[in-house]
Amino acid sequence: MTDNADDFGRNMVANLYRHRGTTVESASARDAYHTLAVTIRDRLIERYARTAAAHYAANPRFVYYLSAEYLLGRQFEQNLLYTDTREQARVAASALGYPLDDLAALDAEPGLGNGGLGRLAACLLDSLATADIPAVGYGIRYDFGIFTQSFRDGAQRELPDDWSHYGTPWEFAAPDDRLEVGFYGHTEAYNGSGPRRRWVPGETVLGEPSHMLVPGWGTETVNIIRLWRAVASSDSFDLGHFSAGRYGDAVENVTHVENITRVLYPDDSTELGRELRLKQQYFLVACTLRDIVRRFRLRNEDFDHFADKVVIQLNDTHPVMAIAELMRLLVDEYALDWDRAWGITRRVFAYTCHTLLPEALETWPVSLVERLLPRHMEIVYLINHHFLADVERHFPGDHDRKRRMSLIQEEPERRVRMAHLAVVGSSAVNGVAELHSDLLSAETLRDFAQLWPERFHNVTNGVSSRRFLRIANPRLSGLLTERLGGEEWLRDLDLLADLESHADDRALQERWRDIKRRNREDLALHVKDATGVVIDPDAMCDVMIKRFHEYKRQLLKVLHIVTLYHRLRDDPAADVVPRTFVFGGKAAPGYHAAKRIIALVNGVGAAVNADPVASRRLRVAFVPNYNVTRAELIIPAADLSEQISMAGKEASGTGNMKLALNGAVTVGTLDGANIEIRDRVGDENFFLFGQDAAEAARTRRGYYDPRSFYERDPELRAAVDAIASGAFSGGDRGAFSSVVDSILYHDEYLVMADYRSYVDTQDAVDGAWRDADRWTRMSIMNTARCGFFSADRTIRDYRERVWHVDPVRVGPHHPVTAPD
Ligand code: KOT
Repeated sequence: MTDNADDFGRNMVANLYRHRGTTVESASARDAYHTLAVTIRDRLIERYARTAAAHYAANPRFVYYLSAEYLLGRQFEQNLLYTDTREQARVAASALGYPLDDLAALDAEPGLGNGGLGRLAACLLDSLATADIPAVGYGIRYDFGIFTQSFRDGAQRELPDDWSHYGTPWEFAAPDDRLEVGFYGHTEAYNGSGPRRRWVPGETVLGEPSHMLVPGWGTETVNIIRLWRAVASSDSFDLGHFSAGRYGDAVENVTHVENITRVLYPDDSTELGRELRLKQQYFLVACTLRDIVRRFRLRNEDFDHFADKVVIQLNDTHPVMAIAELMRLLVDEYALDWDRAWGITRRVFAYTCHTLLPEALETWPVSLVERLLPRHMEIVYLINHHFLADVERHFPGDHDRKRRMSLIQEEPERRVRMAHLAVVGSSAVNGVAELHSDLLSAETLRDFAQLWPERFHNVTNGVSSRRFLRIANPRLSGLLTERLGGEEWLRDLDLLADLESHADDRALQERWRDIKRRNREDLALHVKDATGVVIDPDAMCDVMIKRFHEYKRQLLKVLHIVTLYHRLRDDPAADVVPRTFVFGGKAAPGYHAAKRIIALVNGVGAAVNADPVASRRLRVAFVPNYNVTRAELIIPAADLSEQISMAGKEASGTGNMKLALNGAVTVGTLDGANIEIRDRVGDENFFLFGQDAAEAARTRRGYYDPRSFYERDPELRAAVDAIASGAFSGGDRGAFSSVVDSILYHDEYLVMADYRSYVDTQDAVDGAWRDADRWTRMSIMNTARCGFFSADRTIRDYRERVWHVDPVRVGPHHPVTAPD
């Protein structure tokens, strides 16, 4: 497709007529946005057609990425960049009477994930396409994504996120590809012996796919992400009820079916909620495997080749029922014998674990699985039977080991252990940072790592340089492109290392500082708009952006802020560097402890911002509704990156990588990928504090008295007392008593033990900041030395260690005639 501004403009006007049914004169902003998006999309669709044709011709091995979550972020800017049409789009937008940026702001972010796990999935898909790897991402098209967060009296309120309310130009529905998914019912014997059985579901629903395009950067490849939505068949609507005026009853069935994909991860604190979540998971798995088998059979016949053509990456345990489902398809529907089916299944799957928290390791009550998925329960039992026999062969008589490793937990109730099923059914298992992978092998999955050491790998996470540098931080990207002599660094992030030798260059330092300052000014505008808080663009921008969770220790950050507040209150001339504390993050709606911490951040912020003395140096800004779009705004402005989880708890972290790449210096523990960041940037460019994972584990195992830290440390005592006294809750002493009690008497995440080390390290941060040249040098070194954390490198690691797939190049002119 040719692409000068005239062609683009003509194409756009034609799209305006065809897609919006309106005219240039009367086009609304949304008409203009949608039309522009469709015009950009036309460029991608043509590439996608060529990609599909090239893949069909090559019949290659595909990576199928299965994830219950994707946090794609806005598509508009990215697609402009990837099609190189920004200038044409600017001209075309203004011909319709709108500034391009106003239209870009109408792009909705599909919030189909909670946090790191979902964003990682999006970064990996981007890098897969960029590396020309044939791949499809499969997921769920939730009607409502992650809730919209607002604050009332400082407390989190959740509002539904109707992300596709106005429709989305990036999505193509494929109603002709609908398929049926069963639930409940019973199983029956086939005539003949063997494990083959027939499942007779008690309920069937339709799964309808839609897809979005996933273009690679600087390549012709456009892969897709396929998202499934539950739809009721048209006879689900009860006309009898309707005619009798019982309108609610009339749609009851429709609602029941379509609720399966209504919301991202329903609250799982009730039995009903849990059942819906398992239904979601199986719905994803059933639709996806049918689709994968269909795609395989387009070009192949014999299932013996299945594992050569298919690798299925399981993004944590949410899609792990896929292992039982593939066995069901192969054994029951395609009549393969058990051993052959198992050999194929085991070769096909690979599993990524994203956590170390025991409470995050998913298990499902056997009673529920039996009822919802009776055939799968039988299959899990059979897999377990063969597996435990294998364990017995390796460790004869070791009953305790078998109890520990079984796919079924017996006490206190019988439950299916999804992580065990994942390991048993996969040929590769990986953690997401070196420490995490080590701890998985040494602790969480130790028995399995002893039995099958060759299955265990590390693949350290990475992030998209295109989104988090090029798009989010155009100023810094411009400087990098200028200094590195072109945009090649966007496909080879190791090239950033060339900056290192210029870290002391005066001119570079000046530019660097100026860019940071201007990014802080942009952030200040948004913060003023979103929160009313006025921030000083010259103050250090100290950023903590991540989900609220006790292990991430936002509370430690709060204690630090209160400590600085007290120092200034006690001595207005105290030597405290001006700082803006920027927070962003949501708490799970049912996670009360995390929600109290959110309210406390807001309470402390209100007090600090209103204090005539403290507010001259310190401001607290809690940006509501943190999401990918907000991340792209905050990260470029950050000077200091808070990565302060209790060591041994954060699997990897990816915000830490995005911030370091944007020149923020990390203050952090030896946890997750922080360790690898510090190894690369050097300890002189990283502020380390606190206990390491081994020390923290020892502290927790031994006699730990958090109150003793409070008693011995006057600054800590003053901070805790202030919270307890109601200083941040309008005098209400009870408001944060649960927070205070949790750290004084339990302190599961060692906030008290690490407080002094943290505050002293923050004093060293102040010292470094005062020396602007030293700070700028540290900042440059962080960017220069973090090329490793590109998701392109992560994809190379998966290719070499796990997938063994080859790229397929898509030529510029494939013999497919694209519509003009
Ligand atoms: C959620 C439920 C069960 C198991 C794991 C999770 C999970 C883990 N959700 N997000 N994560 C994060 O994943 C990121 C990507 O690997 C990591 O960087 C981060 O440390 C995890 O907390």
